[in-house]
Amino acid sequence: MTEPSLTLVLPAYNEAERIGPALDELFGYLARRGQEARDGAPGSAALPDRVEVLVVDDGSSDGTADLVRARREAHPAPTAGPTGDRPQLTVMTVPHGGKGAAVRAGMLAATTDYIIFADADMATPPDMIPLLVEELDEHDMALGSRVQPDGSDMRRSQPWYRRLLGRGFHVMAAIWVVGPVKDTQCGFKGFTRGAAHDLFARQKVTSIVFDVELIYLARRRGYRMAIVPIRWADRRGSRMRAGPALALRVAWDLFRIPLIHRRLGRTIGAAKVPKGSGDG
Ligand SMILES: Nc1nc2c(ncn2[C@@H]2O[C@H](COP(=O)(O)OP(=O)(O)O)[C@@H](O)[C@H]2O)c(=O)[nH]1
Ligand SMILES: [Mg+2]
Repeated sequence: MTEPSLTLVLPAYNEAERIGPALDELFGYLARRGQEARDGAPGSAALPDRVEVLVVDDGSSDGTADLVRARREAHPAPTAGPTGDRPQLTVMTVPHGGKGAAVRAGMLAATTDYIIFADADMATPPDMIPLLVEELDEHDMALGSRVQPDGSDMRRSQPWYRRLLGRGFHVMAAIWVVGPVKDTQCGFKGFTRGAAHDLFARQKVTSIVFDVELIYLARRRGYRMAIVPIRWADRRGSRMRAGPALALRVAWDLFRIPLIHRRLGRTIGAAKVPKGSGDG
């Protein structure tokens, strides 16, 4: 049986300082894993043979896209054979529209069996990728969660005001989302291609509330979700500017989610993509 192929979508806005080290970390990890798989090390099968990395830059003014392109030219991926440990790196540029719009553009452009989006600062370390991939064999989506099974919370590494904002946000988001999802905002979520293309084609919210909208849509559509506890560490240089404008936007977006999707029907079973169907 063919291994499923995987795209990692990294939204990036003015990430010139953080994305270089983050890509080094990601590519270093994939290369180590590839070597382990060739050596037949135990547990090394969970990463696909074909991996693509898609950076979505929506109008950065600090040269983020050029920096990523220069990196791709310095380290081109092999043109034939497995690319799991030397992934293809692509940059997509879209007009500035916020994280939700950038993630949507990347998720809809990706053609692999599995598609994961992750923060460009690698706040979730790359060795968590196989945990999502494993769950996608059985589920339509796998949501990284910073809340651990013992109740402890990886978000404690955030500054106190972000934790406070996060708690307030969760109380509001819980009205529409709740269910099993305690951490809606973790920027590390994986989908089968069918689920990704169905959900992101319907996604309208472009602010940071897009995660809540996705989970709302997924529950309405009846998709199978896995919650995956992951490691996470707050990284300096956050792009989020918490202030009254953002608070208003967040409240408005949360309020309108059910209104936008009031006509949505439920489709069960349409999302599961057979393994290996993308690359013959
Ligand atoms: N493309 C795009 N990415 C964004 C935007 N805002 C945030 N991001 C990305 O979202 C991810 C998480 O952002 P970050 O600032 O680290 O958020 P924090 O960890 O919640 O403080 C990073 O990959 C950012 O580049 C945006 O407006 N456009
Ligand atoms: Mg971050």
